[in-house]
This record gives sequence, C-alpha cells and structure tokens, in this order.
Amino acid sequence: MNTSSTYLGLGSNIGDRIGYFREALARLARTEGIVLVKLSPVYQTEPVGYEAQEDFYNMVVRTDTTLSPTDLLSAAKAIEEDMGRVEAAHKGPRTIDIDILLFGDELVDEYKLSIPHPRMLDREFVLRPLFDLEPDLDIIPFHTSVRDALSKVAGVKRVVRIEDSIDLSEVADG
Ligand code: PH2
Ligand code: MG
Ligand code: MG
Repeated sequence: MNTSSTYLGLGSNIGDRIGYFREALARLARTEGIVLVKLSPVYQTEPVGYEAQEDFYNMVVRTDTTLSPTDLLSAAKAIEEDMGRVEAAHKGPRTIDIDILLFGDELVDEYKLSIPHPRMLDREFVLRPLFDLEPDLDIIPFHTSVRDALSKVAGVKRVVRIEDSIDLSEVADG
C-alpha cells in the first residue's frame, strides 16, 4: 500500500493543553493506517486572528499514513469531536484542533480540505515547530522551503517554546 508522509498541526487553548495533545496523539496512534513518526517541541503562542482568547499551545507531528487525505481528515475530525470540541466561535477557543498541513507533495483543493494548509505560510506557530522537525523541507506546491517561509514571519507574533514536551514513547502504540 502507498504510504505518505504527512505533517499535522495541533492546537489547544482551553484547560490542560498538554493533556489534550497527549490524548489526541494517543488516539491518532491507535488509528488504523496512521503511524506517528516524530513530534516537535511544544510552543505557547499568541492567538492569531481572533485575539480575545487564551494563548494556544501548538505543535506539529509527522505521521506516515496509508489513508487518503479525505480519510485522514475524517479521522482527525472524529478525534476532535470525541474530545469534546464544540464549534462555539469560528477560530475561537478549542480543546483540540488537528489540521492537515502537508500530505506528501499532494495538492488538494476541495470544499472542506485544502492541502497544503492555505494559511500555514503566514503562521509562525505552524512554521516554527515544522522547522524543528524538518528545517530543509521544501513545500513543493508553495515553491518555498520551511526555512525561508519561517524567516518571513518570525517575530510577528509571540511564539515561545515551553519546557514541557511530549515523548513519542508516551503516546505511540507498542
Ligand atoms: N488556530 C486558529 C486561529 N488562531 N492562533 C494560534 N496562536 N494558534 C492556533 O492554533 C490558532 C490560532 C484557527 O485554527
Ligand atoms: Mg487550525
Ligand atoms: Mg482545524
């Protein structure tokens, strides 16, 4: 079966944010067709967009998957729902947000799914942890490297690495 290397962005800004990351990662690891490969450090980040809300924690996880982009999205949405995410305000507070950033070199442009994530180049809270995992990665559909993209947005918003991080062995199966 075809395996694709994917990068998922995790965000949380309610309650036990690290706890929600652990839970979401463990659920991803238990999903048939998804293997966790690498975890970035965790960052505390200033909200972007809708600003009157608590700081986020953000991180990026690399996975290998045999799922299609649509099935990976469904798996991510199911985890968000099981973990009690309610869509109270668009871009507002959430227990867990799981976004597909990259799916191999694929371009997806559908009603509910755009890959690469259309706003990822504007967001240090995505590019910084992605850079930690893969500094020389080329985002081929966007014709840029992670390094160059990060250098364009670094310092616009507060993004601070926190001490606490998550070890793959804590959340991966087996
Ligand atoms: N997610 C958003 C909107 N704004 N800001 C930060 N710092 N981190 C996020 O994950 C985030 C955001 C929409 O998903
Ligand atoms: Mg998001
Ligand atoms: Mg989302």
